[in-house]
Amino acid sequence: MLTHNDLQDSPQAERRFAWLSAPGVAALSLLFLHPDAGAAFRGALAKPPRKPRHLWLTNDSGNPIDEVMACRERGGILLTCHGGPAVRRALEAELLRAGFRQTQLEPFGQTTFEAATLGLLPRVQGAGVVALVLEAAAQAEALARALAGPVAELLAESAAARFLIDPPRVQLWGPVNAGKSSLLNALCGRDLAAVGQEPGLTRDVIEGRLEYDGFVIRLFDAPGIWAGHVGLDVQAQQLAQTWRRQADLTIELTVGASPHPAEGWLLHSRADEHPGCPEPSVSTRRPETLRALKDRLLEHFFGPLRRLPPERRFALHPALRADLSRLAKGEASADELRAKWLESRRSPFQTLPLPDGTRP
Ligand SMILES: Nc1nc2c(ncn2[C@@H]2O[C@H](COP(=O)(O)OP(=O)(O)OP(=O)(O)O)[C@@H](O)[C@H]2O)c(=O)[nH]1
Ligand SMILES: [Mg+2]
Repeated sequence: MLTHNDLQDSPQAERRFAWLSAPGVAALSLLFLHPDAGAAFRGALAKPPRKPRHLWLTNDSGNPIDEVMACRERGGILLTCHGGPAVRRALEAELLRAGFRQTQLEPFGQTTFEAATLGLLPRVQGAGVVALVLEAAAQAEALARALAGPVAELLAESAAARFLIDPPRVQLWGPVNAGKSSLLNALCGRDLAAVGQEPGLTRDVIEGRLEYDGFVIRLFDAPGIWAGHVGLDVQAQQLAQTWRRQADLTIELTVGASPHPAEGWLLHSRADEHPGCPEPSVSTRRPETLRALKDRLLEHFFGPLRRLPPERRFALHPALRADLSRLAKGEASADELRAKWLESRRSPFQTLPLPDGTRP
């Protein structure tokens, strides 16, 4: 881990680079080069601009890699580049070729709250989410006001923000041939699952990633339900049930007649084949119905958060959330938390890991 002091105190420091944002298709990425760009990108960054400037980066062979915004920052150069995996790989390849080493970089010169919020960046996915986290990082004053009053509201609001860090999981469900795999493929824009007339084609849970308007949702396709069927597919069915229990929302597809009341959302599928079927409905042959479904999903998971005034859109670090819960229960004092989160200038990064798989 590189600290701000390393950046300041070691003029001969080895050249390193760090991604300040997580990979995300179509998202922008932030890349930090320390302490300078050396000969990478054919010297395009030999004199990094003081104010953000538009530049083309090429690799050693002169092939263009990306069009970026570059700016000199304390301790190095900050690049805002395109976030697609191919671009990130090409930039990394050029930096490794030029003798850079990849590292994790501690944001510098921040208060504890800002540092912890920015520390979420490498974990969040999607351009919209990155923007919300960056916004939250500037909310130390609002946090101070919140600490002065009741915290229940702040905790409730920030509960929605957990989806910024751990994208919501949506499970597709329903009878064989309802069109689950087709819908997964259509929503994710890729052929992830095999599709066909043969009932029971899907035998496993298949994950897809839907990125829409800068927000990420995880979608899961599952083996279809056979009426009263047991046998070879029992294991697949059990697996699907396990995944379903972990989902934040189940979308049950039905063709034609409505089944028993659905647990999550009921959606009439293959609507183009069933004119006049009840709403809500979807057809992979009708893009407008896919868009309506994406809008509904985005509103469900992120709408309330996006409608909050900016000063209340906290993307709280899980450790801060835990402390605020203690405050709400009277187990910690506001003064204690103020000292820990707002007054100390020591970065909490080494002591505040975000455990894998945990939800804030
Ligand atoms: N016309 C039309 N056909 C569809 C639509 N969605 C799926 N289909 C067709 O319906 C059949 C079954 O689709 P799948 O997506 O494989 O259905 P599934 O629910 O995943 O089926 P299992 O994996 O067997 O449970 C395929 O032949 C698809 O091409 C739709 O919106 N309109
Ligand atoms: Mg299927």
